[in-house]
Amino acid sequence: MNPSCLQYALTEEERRTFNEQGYLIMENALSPEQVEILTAQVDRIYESKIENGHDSKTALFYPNFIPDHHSFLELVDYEKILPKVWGILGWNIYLYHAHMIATPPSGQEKNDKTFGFHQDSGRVNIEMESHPRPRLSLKVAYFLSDISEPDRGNFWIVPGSHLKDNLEIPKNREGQPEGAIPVCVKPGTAVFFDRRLWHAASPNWSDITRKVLFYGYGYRWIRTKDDMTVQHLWESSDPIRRQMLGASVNCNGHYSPTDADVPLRAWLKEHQPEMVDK
Ligand SMILES: O=C(O)CCC(=O)C(=O)O
Repeated sequence: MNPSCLQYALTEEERRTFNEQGYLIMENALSPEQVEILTAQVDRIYESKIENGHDSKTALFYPNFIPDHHSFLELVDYEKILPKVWGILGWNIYLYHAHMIATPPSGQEKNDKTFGFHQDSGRVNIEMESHPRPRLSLKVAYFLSDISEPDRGNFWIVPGSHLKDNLEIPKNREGQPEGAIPVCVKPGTAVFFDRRLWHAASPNWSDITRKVLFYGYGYRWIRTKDDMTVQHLWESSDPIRRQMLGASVNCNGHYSPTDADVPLRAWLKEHQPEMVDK
């Protein structure tokens, strides 16, 4: 990791926004060239899924895409993004989950049904006894297509809802919860969101296929949420990327890490010592 990445370190204002609102928007996180390269790969995968029987009118949810192309791998420790992720979660982190979503035009009439609002992490929200629920992880969503207008299969969120354990759903499931908004952003924008932020996918009523890459970072003692078959990439990766890809000396190292388990900690001791607690 080049120390020049610290120009993208989380600012106090960004921390406040994330803590209070549960999300953070970074425009131009990806250059137009990066968007083009990543989009070409998403298109290639999407087309191959359709050739293999995926219904071209429904959204494609495709996890474990990191091994599919080096441009996906390079975002795992992307210099503009990772410093903000560790600024929020600290150094004992890795990429526990990644998925791409392509949402084609639905071809359906617009309706007012409530979208599928949820917090991430499934049973964690039921089995973990605390209020508010613990943060544990966040996702970074890289938007590749233009969703600067609503009705384009936008990602919907309820700002500031991350400390609520329940979300009031409108009667008869008509309309969206109070305070819910579509995230309207240009290609190349990254949106960081707390796993507890109530959020939803929405139907695409436009004629533009929506394309997004989601990178989920969490503590190293959390299990992967998809197959994450990235172990073959460890050897050719630098130490911090290897940590992000889940490498560890042994299982105990997920709980009580040594320096060999968490190269990011040693790096921070040298370059951003205020990020290292004990
Ligand atoms: O596709 C979307 O906009 C929502 C994705 C989502 O719900 C998730 O990543 O948990």
